[in-house]
Amino acid sequence: VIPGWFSEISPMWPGEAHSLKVEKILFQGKSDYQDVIVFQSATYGKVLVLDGVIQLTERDECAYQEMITHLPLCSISNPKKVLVIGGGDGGVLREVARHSSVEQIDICEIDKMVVDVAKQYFPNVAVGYEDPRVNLVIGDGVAFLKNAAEGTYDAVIVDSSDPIGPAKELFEKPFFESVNRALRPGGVVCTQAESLWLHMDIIEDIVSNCREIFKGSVNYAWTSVPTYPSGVIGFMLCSTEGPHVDFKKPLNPIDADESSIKSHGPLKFYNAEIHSAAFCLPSFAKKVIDSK
Ligand code: AAT
Repeated sequence: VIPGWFSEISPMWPGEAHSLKVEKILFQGKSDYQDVIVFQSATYGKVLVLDGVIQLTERDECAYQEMITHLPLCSISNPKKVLVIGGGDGGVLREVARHSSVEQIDICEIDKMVVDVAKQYFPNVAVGYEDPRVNLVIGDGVAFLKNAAEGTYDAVIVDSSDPIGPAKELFEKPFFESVNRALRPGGVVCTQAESLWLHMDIIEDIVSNCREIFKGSVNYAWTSVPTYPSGVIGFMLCSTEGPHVDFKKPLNPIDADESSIKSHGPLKFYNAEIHSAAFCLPSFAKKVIDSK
């Protein structure tokens, strides 16, 4: 450990640790679920850390929040009801709110401290809460989905932390079964699905569970986020039985929507080309994912 630097050490990426130079620690707390830290970094703006793992930095959060949101929402026309699991910082809400067709945005985040800290230290992320379509529930996403009415949502976005800690069950089969149940026919889900470089074993399990459960399309996409372990992160995109969804060909182009740009500002990362490109996989991963 280098004095004055934060190093992201975890058994989920043994033998490596990305480090950021710390200018100042702004917040340190312990919630019922996890340790919460906010610090000012030298070159990535403010950083939110949960249980020693970076959740977002001001500099590169756009890549993750825009991709996890617009990959699913731009793959269907006129999404109306959207559910976000996790994502307590509000960044995904900010991106969902760009879609003028959306009428209802439910969010279930387990940890109120994440919401409060985001509102205090990350106003450009927590701005997502200002949208009147947002309904916040503080609770476990697993329980929330178990109780959700059948066939309710057009899209579910699972902005979850890693499977060590409170998000463990969000990577397991029963959870995907309740997501499938809560979606309308031809509805879509996008879940945080870890790194191709570090977690092929986790990805293999997610893919084979999803192929069993979701009777529409099942695809893995990925993007570059410099402050996430190995610098990349992936998403599992699935659709339920019903109208066909071709995730690789976006049909709801938010990046070209003038009224959304006017009200919410331009997108920093997502565009239609990067949407399609996100599904191109390196050969080693393609082999494993296609064989599941
Ligand atoms: N948008 C920032 C990126 C995240 S945040 C993940 C959120 O999921 C956290 O706020 C955490 O409190 C919440 N969470 C964890 N478990 C649950 C649960 N069971 N129900 C509801 N919310 C939950 C993800 C960063 C990925 C990091 C990659 N290394």
